[in-house]
Amino acid sequence: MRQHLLAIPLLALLAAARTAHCGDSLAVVHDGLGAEWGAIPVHALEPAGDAGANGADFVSLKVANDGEAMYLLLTVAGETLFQETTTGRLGNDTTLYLDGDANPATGRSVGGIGAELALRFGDRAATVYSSGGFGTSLSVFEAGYVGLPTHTAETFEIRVPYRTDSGTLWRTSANVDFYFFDSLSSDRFPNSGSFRYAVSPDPVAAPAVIPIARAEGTGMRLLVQNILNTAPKFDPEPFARILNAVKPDVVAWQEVRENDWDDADIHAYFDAHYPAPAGRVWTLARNSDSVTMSSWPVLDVLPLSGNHAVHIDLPDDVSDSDLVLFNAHTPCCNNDSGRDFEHDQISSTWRDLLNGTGPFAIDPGSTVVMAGDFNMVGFRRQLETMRDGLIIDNGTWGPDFSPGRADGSLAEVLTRHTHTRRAFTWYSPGSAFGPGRLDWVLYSEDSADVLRQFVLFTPDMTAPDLAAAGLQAGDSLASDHMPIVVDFAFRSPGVPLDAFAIR
Ligand SMILES: [Ca+2]
Ligand SMILES: [Ca+2]
Ligand SMILES: [Ca+2]
Ligand SMILES: [Ca+2]
Repeated sequence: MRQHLLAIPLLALLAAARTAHCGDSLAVVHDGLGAEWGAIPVHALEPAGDAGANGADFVSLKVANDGEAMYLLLTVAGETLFQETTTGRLGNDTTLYLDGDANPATGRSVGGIGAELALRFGDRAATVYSSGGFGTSLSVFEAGYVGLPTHTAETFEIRVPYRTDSGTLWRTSANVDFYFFDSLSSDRFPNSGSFRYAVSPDPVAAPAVIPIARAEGTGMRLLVQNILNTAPKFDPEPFARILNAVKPDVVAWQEVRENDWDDADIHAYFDAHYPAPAGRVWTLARNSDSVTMSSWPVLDVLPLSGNHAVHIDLPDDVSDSDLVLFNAHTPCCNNDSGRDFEHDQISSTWRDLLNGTGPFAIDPGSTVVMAGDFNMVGFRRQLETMRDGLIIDNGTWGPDFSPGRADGSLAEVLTRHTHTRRAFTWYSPGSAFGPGRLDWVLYSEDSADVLRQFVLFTPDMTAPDLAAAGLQAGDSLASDHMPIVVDFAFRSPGVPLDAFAIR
């Protein structure tokens, strides 16, 4: 970071000798959130309103880098969907042109720069250009760039690796010249010329590895995963290795097709590959393609469209209350009305349970967890109805409420991978979509603490860590959704964690 550089006179002298000011190395956790960007200066600002009604209206930009990638924290005016062009879904048709040798005579001559790479956000595509300007088209996956969040937002954290996943090193100089243009809005950023970023050579320390072992004091370990069209039935071993490496008390699976795998099949799979912890038995709860396996007794199961709520009787040495788990696999892709409906249904069900008017009775101090494949590739209101109690269709589903009781909103489990600062939960190299964060875990933080959390992405684990866990490098790729693991400790609402004896 710049402050660090200034503290070292020799490096300060070297920095002064450069033609452009040095950029900022930053340990970016690529999760679509800008929390770690506070000390990074704003690279550029421009007014809102110099744009048409549709598409992106750029307003501000920060830039940082590590040894592998440039990161852009791009803010637009108004809710925008990063990876769609459809105007009815608040899409954009932005192209980011990048001149990776800061030489207008090489690459594609466009807008005063010579671009080696063009990234098209809404189109989910890219082009790399030879020094003579010859273009080769790439999919978003081949290009390797990722913009998060995958739902509508006004600020996007965009990771642009120096080498595309198809192998082209497009950045070959310290300086990178670039600009944005959205053909839907006709907004250009900057309005003329280009930005220059001087990539910082300062190294960024590798992230601390998150241990796979259960955190001390954990009351319940939860595993959440969409298992890709009943994949364990056809490819049992990777999922068995994951279960045994992670050792969850409760498993929330989605995309378990009922006609492929009935209850007896699932019980047989668990008995063969991952028997319940000593002294316990698996209880299965399901509706449609959502399946919960609980090693503690189940009090109630409530079907909710393609999802379900399961009321789990936590033992006294884990909690002095119980758990209501909403296991969700809400509608995919551009089915926003279907997602609105099911998210409202889940949220209002929790409101009614809290109010004592729900379909079954709960202890008022129960912890709620809403977890699963929320397919968050549309409007952010679909996250807000679950997290914040902001019901989308109040006429059908009733008033807004505080899902976290006195705390207001539910808390988000902020997942990242065990071995990197990546946070995507969905990864499908053959797809037209880049990696995304589609899966969520929300919980009531007045009654539960998260002691450990991670997304298991085995391709980025080290060989010794894979071996120690009994995992293989390809195990996470047995599904397009990665396993999410969360260690919870429970307490009475409003009582601090250390006031509740952890046994
Ligand atoms: Ca971040
Ligand atoms: Ca603008
Ligand atoms: Ca160039
Ligand atoms: Ca502009």
